[in-house]
Amino acid sequence: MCFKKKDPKRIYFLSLEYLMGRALSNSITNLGIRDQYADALSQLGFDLEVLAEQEGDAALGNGGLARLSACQMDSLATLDYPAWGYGLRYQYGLFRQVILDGYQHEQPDYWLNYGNPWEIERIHMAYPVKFYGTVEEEDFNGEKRKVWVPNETVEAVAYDNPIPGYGTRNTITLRLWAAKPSDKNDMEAYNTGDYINAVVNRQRAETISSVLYPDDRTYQGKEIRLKQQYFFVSASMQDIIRRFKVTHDNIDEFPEKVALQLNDTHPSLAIVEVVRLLVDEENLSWSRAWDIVCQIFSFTTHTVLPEGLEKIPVDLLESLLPRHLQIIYEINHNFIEELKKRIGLDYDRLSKMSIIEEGAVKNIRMANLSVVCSHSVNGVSKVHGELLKTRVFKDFYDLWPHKFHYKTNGATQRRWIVVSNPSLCALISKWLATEAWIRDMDLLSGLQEYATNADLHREWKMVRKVNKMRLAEYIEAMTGVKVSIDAMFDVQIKRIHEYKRQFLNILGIIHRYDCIKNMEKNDRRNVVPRVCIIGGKAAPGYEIAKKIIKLCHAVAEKINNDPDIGDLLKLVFIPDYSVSVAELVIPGADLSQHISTAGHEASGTSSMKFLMNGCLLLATEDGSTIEIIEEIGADNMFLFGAKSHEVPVLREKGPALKVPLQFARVVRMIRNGYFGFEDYFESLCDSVEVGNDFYLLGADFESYLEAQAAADKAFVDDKKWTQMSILSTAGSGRFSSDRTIEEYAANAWGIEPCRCPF
Ligand code: KOT
Repeated sequence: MCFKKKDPKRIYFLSLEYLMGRALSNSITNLGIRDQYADALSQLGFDLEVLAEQEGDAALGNGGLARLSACQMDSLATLDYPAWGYGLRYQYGLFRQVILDGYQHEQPDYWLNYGNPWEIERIHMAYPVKFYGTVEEEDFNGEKRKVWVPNETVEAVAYDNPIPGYGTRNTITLRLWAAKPSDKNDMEAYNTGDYINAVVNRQRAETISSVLYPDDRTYQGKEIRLKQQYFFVSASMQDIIRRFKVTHDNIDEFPEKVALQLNDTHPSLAIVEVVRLLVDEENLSWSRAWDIVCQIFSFTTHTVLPEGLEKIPVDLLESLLPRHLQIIYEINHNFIEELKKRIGLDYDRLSKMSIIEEGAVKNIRMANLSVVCSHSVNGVSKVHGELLKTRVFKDFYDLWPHKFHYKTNGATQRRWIVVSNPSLCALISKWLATEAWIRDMDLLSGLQEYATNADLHREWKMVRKVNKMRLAEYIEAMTGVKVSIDAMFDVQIKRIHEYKRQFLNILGIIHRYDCIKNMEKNDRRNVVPRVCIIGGKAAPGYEIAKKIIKLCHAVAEKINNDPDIGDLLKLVFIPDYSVSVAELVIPGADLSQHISTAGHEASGTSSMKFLMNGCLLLATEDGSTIEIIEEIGADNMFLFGAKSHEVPVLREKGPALKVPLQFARVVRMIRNGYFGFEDYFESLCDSVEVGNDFYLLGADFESYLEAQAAADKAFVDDKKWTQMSILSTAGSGRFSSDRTIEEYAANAWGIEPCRCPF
């Protein structure tokens, strides 16, 4: 309401994925009514905590990119920015992971089964979205115009999800689109068969918003996926232009009122759709439309590898969106002409920078389209920003250096401390004598002066102990494994990917097991007990990732049932990792692992959540870890491994690369069937053999073990560990998504806060 009255410039955040998690606890916390709500519930005979646990997660996304969108929505609301989020209302969220005999199986997440009390269906807020057909040329008073004659229309219906800010009356909206059959489609039936087909076709329309693609960063050129992308951006752009027109007649003012954020390339067809709407529907000239387009889009990429960038086969686009293909060709033609003027006839470079990739299969390079048409291109950490300039988009950086920036990711302290770790929240507020850090996380640095205070140490340890007890109970309930809370809880939770190196973690655990087994009984007294906790989903088609999950279970089976080992070492795989599981695991972790091969993780955000909860990090110098080091110092963490500039040098060595004997030994244990299933694990073992070990597990193994040993040593020094833990929280202020959003607002979107006065 307040935005409508003041009509500020708005930011529209376009993302195909949001991992919102549960809403109840977060909403009542942000609204400042938690205590009253708990009281009211208890009068009705319910316990808030028990009730809150009943809520399922809204899991409309895969991993880091999707959770980042959710954190950023929370910050946008809290900081009073006039923002809207737009996305797709999938009927099936991210698959549920079920483990049977140690193997991952996927089950559908039909999350709307019992209804969704948080959403408001806006039946009248609906737009037609068109597909297929042909482009005709028509004559308008002597002027030739392109007219798209589509042959399928689907209705996009809005479902609004309120996002309340913390400490403000502002609430923003996440508007998710659902696909419904359009009444405009021909339903006239001449016989029963036609009638049945017509109804079946109507049903088909709904499949567009039925399921989230679970393949985190592999692109297969699937038609439904492309339909999803266009469906959601077309509905969003129609909605945005409609809202603009309510208060403005002059479309040239659009850039003064509208900023559009592209969350990776998935929504990048929005660029083409804006051109189409302005030129074909609003009758603007190409140059006027282009002038507008160049001022409104900011693009953030979350990928490190050029080969990970999205491509759309031209044939597919031509059949689904023929007019959009023409527009892309025109954008590209103009771009290449301009480029020739700047760099001459360097065909190699021209073809690399072209939006169209020539070859056996012709593709649209969505990242090139996004860079050409956005005024701001952002990385998600300092090192990622550099990589964009020097590698991924080097040619574009040379052309337009002013476009390239980075905005280090962040996470919201509201969900990741206040809601998920209430006792730590209370402790921090007590010692800082204020709750202001909940809106200004830099204030956490005030904890530094108490880092050696004995009273704080006692209270800090008590909070951590209670959280570990809660986690231990959960582990037992989920896996049947009893763990000791005196052990170090060592956690790695994230999507399973070779570059994230869960395999390295497991090899380290096998090594630890092997060492304990070969120790004199007396020496075992010096072993620091560990509970190793791994969790994460593998994309359904990602064979090696699925093998890593099975290996984890096979190794756990061996270790956990070895009476000789007892509490010295346990390994558990937490099934069905999700936002809610993370909320429980993170506060109970002593140590967390962020061990990607340097140069592969664009940023990483779970490390920030662990850090703010006082968990120590064992990490490679990759992504946002580099900035965490700047904040808390290398002394307060356990770093290891090749640096990103060393990675290509090590790879270059190929079969000549030296790997430690212990590495060969643990891999051999797997190969020899020590954990069973040796045939199944063969290809996994092959993937880390010398000469084949692309992610350099062997090369980093020795320094990984050293970092682990340093963590053990620090853990037994209780005072030191607690001090490091306090300093981790104290140094985490920079990693609030509030800071990220402030940077986007000032440097990319050009928007100001707009606070509800009442
Ligand atoms: C998925 C598909 C295509 C391209 C990128 C992705 C992607 C990247 N999904 N998640 N990410 C992660 O995004 C996070 C938020 O920026 C980063 O912290 C993390 O490093 C990315 O891997």
